Amino acid sequence: MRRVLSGIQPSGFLHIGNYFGMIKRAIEWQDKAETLYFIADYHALTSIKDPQHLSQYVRKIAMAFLACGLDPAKSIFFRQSAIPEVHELAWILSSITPFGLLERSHSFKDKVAKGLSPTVALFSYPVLMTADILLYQSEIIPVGQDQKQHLEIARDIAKKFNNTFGEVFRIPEPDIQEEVAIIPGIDGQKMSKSYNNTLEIFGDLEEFKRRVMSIKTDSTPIEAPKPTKGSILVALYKLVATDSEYQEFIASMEKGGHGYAYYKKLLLEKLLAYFQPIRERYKELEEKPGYVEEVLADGAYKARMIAQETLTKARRAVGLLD
Ligand code: AQP
Repeated sequence: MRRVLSGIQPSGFLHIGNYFGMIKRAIEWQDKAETLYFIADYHALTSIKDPQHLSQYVRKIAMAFLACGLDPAKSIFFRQSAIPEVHELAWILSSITPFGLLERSHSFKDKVAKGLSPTVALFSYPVLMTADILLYQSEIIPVGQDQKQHLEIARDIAKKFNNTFGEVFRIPEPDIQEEVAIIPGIDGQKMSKSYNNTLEIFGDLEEFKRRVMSIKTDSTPIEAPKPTKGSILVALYKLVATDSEYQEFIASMEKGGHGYAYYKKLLLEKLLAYFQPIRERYKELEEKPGYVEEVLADGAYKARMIAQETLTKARRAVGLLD
């Protein structure tokens, strides 16, 4: 059976870009493959410097993933930091990773441009991510488009290791769904916690409404046809509507006669209806103290067994074990 793995950083609250870009796909894989999903809390240390925030986000992102449909009976769900073996593997991989490969990382440059401090951890993030993937011999990695280059780096490092020390690792493949590769935020840039342009799934409903109503549009007059190509409203509506509803939405915009507020309200209704059952499951989880911790502890136990087996192989291959 193929092995699928993906992670999410607890660096803020879950938004619909995370959901459609990765989580939805990850949930679908549960019935077709062996699946491992984790909360990337070591990675989040590159941006979160407040310990209370970090542990609050870990818990909330874990509940969010479960509410979205992660089934602990089907998937191994764990916290990255519960498996410290990942650091030993990251170190081994660092020793064969060319500096120039990381220097070309767009994500490092983008994050520094957004104001994150250019730490060693931020720079070597792709090596830790490669270790996350290879430690579990993962083959398929569902991610959004922003992770494509990291996956290429992971593949390069895995191949280099296998060529240098013998076949230890499976070579992972990204699983990027074209239609949802980049979900736009309310300002039209990639939806991203650090752009503050997100629609949070489990946040305050009034704020959610306010944000949908403030989605960026142009100044086409009410009666005139509206451009649909490149429209944020159209892109988001498509995610939550049936095919025929989507066609109607487009046709109505192209015809004209309604202002943008009308389409924003239609979108808002659809989004609220789509996420309502997920929000309800989240509320139920909030009332089950200890459950999330139990799930993560059980997942960590299982993940660690796989991790230790792979690490032993890697240690032996490089000469750290006789
Ligand atoms: N806008 C998006 N469209 C499609 N996929 C997205 N993902 C994130 N934003 C979009 C995918 O969600 C998964 C988990 O993301 P992450 O935890 O690695 O966080 P991120 O990509 O760093 O998310 P943000 O909101 O953009 O955070 P910041 O601002 O901290 O960088 C990944 O598979 C990602 O591709």
